[in-house]
Amino acid sequence: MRSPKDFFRPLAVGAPAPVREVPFRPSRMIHFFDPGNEKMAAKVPAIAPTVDVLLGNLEDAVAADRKEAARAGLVRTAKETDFGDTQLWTRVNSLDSPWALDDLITLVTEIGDKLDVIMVPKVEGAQDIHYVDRLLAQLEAKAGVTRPILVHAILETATGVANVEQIAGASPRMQGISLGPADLAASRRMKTTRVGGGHPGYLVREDPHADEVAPRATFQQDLWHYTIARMVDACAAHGILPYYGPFGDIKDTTACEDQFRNAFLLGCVGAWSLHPVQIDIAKRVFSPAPADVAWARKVIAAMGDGTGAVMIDGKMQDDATYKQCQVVASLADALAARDPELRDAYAA
Ligand code: 1VU
Ligand code: MG
Repeated sequence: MRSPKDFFRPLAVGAPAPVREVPFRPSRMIHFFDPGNEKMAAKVPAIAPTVDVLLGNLEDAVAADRKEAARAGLVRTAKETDFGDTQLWTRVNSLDSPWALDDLITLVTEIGDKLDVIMVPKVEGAQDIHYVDRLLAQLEAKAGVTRPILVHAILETATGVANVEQIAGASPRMQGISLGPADLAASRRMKTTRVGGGHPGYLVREDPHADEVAPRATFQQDLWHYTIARMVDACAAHGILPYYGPFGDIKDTTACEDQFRNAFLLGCVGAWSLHPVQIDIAKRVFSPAPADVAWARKVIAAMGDGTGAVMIDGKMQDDATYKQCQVVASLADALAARDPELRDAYAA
């Protein structure tokens, strides 16, 4: 472990200085595309202005014999596309694969100046982040990259969950963490076969009725609540951003919206979109409702310096509700600066 004094020193001579604070840039949806799929890659210039983050995926969902094509496709797309203020991320192959090293070397060398964040899958502990941290510093120095590329970890192994606090604080490069429910389910030996979302068998049942005949109601429970809450706490404790990951039932847009909203309410700032239909769901869910923004601003205005207690519409407000309202209002300000529709909706 580095001493606190060394934490913000570059890990290679000539590498850019690490950031002291993770910049908050709207990232309501991290839109996945396969850069080796020419049809999908051709849609990137049109999709870019409609999303906060575009992510060229090199890992799972890209077949083993298409890895080099995906990597080359991402380099080509990044060089040819003007992303405006939309962020470009990539998901590299896992560190125990034969492709990860070439992914990092090629991407930083060829398009390091365009990449905002590198998502690292199947992170198990701080050691994985330390490996990527040093390698990125060496590559940035060699390629003359002038601002540090940030790192995002996917929480998708039982060991990773056990070590989530250490992962979150492993490097000043850490930008955030996403829940990866599909790999995590396999790692935990959960008996589901889905990509995120609920399961009808995971429930609680009400007590028997007096007549012992009337049917007993059941209530489906959230399989992911514990892990998302742990991830959110670890991220908040280290000043980085938590995200829900993939929702695989593309046709079930209602359940996708529910899953995304649960994550939003628990503190996540965004989720992955795997298909164009999920982009607007994420945009809707991870942008606070105009009525909530108006309420937050009303409380902030009424609370003056943020101390004391006041009543608004029959509800007690004090220092703690003031802080909650600041979370909502500052998110609204950041989103309004990016999204003209929201600027108007929040101004109304
Ligand atoms: O109408 P067109 O034929 O011109 O285009 C199709 C399709 O190419 C396009 N499209 C996309 N465009 C951009 N980005 C995307 N992510 C994307 N997905 C589809 O939209 C048009 C309509 O498509 P569709 O409804 O016919 O859907 P497909 O059967 O073509 O594709 C569905 C899948 C799910 C295969 C596709 O959306 C996809 O590959 N998405 C990304 C999957 C991914 O990245 N998985 C890894 C992350 S999840 C994980 O790791 C844990 C499970
Ligand atoms: Mg995975």
